Amino acid sequence: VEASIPEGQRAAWKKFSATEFKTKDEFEGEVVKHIETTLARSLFNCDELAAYGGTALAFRDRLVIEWNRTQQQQSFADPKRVYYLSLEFLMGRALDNAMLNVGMKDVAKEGLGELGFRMEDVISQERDAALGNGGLGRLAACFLDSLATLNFPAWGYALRYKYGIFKQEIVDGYQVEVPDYWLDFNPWEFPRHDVTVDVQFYGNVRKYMDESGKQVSVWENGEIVTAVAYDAPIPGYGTRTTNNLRLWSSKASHGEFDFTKFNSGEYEASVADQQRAETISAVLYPNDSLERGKELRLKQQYFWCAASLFDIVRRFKKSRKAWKEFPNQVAIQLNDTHPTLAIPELQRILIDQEGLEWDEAWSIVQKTFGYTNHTVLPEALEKWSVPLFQHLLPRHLQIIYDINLNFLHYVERNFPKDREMLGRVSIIEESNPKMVRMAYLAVIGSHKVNGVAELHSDLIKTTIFKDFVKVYGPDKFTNVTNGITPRRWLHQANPRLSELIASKLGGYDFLRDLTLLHKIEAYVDDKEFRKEFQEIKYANKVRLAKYTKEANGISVNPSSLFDIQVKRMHEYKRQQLNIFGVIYRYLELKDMSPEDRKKVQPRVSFFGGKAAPGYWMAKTVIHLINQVGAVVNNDKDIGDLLKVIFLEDYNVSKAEIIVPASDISEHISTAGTEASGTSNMKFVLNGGLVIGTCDGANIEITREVGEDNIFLFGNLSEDVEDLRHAHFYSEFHIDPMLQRVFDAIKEGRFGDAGQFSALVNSIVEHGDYYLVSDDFKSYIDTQKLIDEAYKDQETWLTKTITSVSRMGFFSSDRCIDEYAEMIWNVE
Ligand code: OAK
Repeated sequence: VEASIPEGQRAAWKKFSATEFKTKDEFEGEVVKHIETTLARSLFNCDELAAYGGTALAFRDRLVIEWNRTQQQQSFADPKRVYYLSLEFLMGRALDNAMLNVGMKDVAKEGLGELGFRMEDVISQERDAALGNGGLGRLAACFLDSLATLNFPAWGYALRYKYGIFKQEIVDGYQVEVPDYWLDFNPWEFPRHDVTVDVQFYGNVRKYMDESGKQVSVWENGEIVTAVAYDAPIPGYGTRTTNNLRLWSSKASHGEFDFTKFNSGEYEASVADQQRAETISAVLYPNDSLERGKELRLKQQYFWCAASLFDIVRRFKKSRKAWKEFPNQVAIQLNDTHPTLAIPELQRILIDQEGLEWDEAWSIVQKTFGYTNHTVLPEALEKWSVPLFQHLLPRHLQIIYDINLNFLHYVERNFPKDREMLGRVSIIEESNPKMVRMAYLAVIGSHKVNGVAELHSDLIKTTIFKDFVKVYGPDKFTNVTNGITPRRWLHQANPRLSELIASKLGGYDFLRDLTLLHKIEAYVDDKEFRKEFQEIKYANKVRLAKYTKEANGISVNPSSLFDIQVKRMHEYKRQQLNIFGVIYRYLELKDMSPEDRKKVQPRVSFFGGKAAPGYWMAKTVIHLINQVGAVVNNDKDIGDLLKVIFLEDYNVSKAEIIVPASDISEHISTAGTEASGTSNMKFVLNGGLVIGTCDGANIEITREVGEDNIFLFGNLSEDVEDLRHAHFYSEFHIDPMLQRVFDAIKEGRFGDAGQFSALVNSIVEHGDYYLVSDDFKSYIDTQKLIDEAYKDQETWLTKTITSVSRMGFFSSDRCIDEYAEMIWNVE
């Protein structure tokens, strides 16, 4: 209030208030002004990067105006807000999205042309904001887009990593990791040096009785690190709402460095503290669905949760409402268990700092939080050792013990006969060392728990959270099937398809209500429409072929069937099944007569994805793919019949080129392992078909598009356990077709066989945990069906158009509406 301008001077402010460019000339004026002044360049040294900078700053100005307006309006109306806590936001590029949302891309394109630049070149100068690993991070980014588009007052909270996910280079067929320092020019962020939070670590807890006889806990003598806020505007589409993504950066609490030490000559020591503090937000952990229990990771989690909670509570307190109103003003969604510390942190704030009684505080906490689970893989379930907790967060450990004690009392009262139950549901695992089970804490501290696709939500109720369903009843658990934003994944990635659809539906309303897509099913037999649809797919394949030529130096024929598998490299996602299938295809081609080869459907198998740096098996699969490519792509007998391409450094902006170019994409995880998958939705929305297992959202995609329009194969999730058991306790025979593949590998046809022996042995000798052999025949047979189906281009086209028209359900707007209604209770 003190900082606002007095009434008397406001007229002058209003007169000179920032305005938005409205015409091409005004746009050009803004670009040139920013290039010449903000960037201090001129028409004699303006490269494409500077043109990008000028354009981004021109659009940024427009976003900022709407952003300020939205924030002021929300401060004034003070509605219930949604806070999405996610350690990852895989945003990709922002300029194209800003232009789409502001709605002036055509104007900008013309303006840039007059200034001597091509729009595509300018857009491609931007670095991806790659603050995430894979599905979980990209989902968070889609959700921010939908939250703003649907006008929800929502904030994202995360860390401002100095280094995003590493860049992947392929050297001699091996993955090499290169750091991603992405901040050298980032016009989209605003440092808020005035918005800081001091966060404590280590130290001890002192307890005493106050005058009233109440037990008081003081956490003291810790080390303090300061969190500084950096904000980025999140514009919605077709709305003025512009929300905020707040990223925390860590720095030493005493400023730049320790002057006492510096002045007494201890130069190194004086900067050591500063560096230690800055390390907290330095780097994104590159493990997708794997927890490694490193102290720095726990520090990151607490640092981020503490800063965000402080910020949220500070905002709530401004409204001077009673504490019991907190859950009516605040909904916090936990994106997996990474932010679970927010639960004991809010409890700590309420009881230690605000003086609430335990029970009152706990009831507020439970009503505030919702928890989304994104995996049932045991290696991804977070656990932290009790000694580490005790050392780093002594007060939180006490609170967790108290939460657990109350919970176990409750369980004991309700299940007096089931003595084993207490050990099974305890937040503390009685191992050596003892471990804190974060998922259990998240379930106990939230009012709703959701999975991300129907099968997954059912599975969590019968596996990892089975006992909690008994304790709380089934209603605490629900499903919100994932979705994707059609703005980025249809309109931006595939502007021609978006335009074709708009031409039939009379405008772009479908970008705000994707269910309207069903209306294009009426054009499935329309000759003109079909022709254009097919031409667009072909043009997108040409674009990917061009990119492949530039990036890999390999020519691929756009008339071939484009088969694509792009996602993080993981044994459960089974890129190994795919490459073994490719080898099998190659061996069959080699055995054929030249006559028979002429009848074969040419195919290009594209792969892309990063392996976690320490995940040796995943790296071996990358190496095998590249070795197979080296042999197949240079085999004169084969020519265009088969090509194998590994696309280096798969990321969001590359996905925007890759996704629209598929004929078939592969979503072939062992049944029951992929919680949802979201790229499956992107590919189908762009007119590609899917080969997939009955897993994750593939099942609901099948329900929507119809069984005739998807190629399903493989064992079902309910049979997985028995099959695994049989591998050890009955005789285990490798599928003979797969054996042929292994023989070829062992003969050294793809380079030194020793390099792949562990991969082969994981199947042959170590129980084939991911059921590659069990599903192999079914996979190969289904690929043959695909070859046949593709030859009938007319029927294929009908399948793709029909599928696109039935994808309305998979918009992230629908997800956000479901979260808002079932979990957040916001309008
Ligand atoms: C990452 C770290 C820990 C736990 C889960 C993940 C993760 O990325 N899970 C993925 O989330 C996506 C969004 O819900 C799903 O589509 C993927 O199936 C799931 O693997």
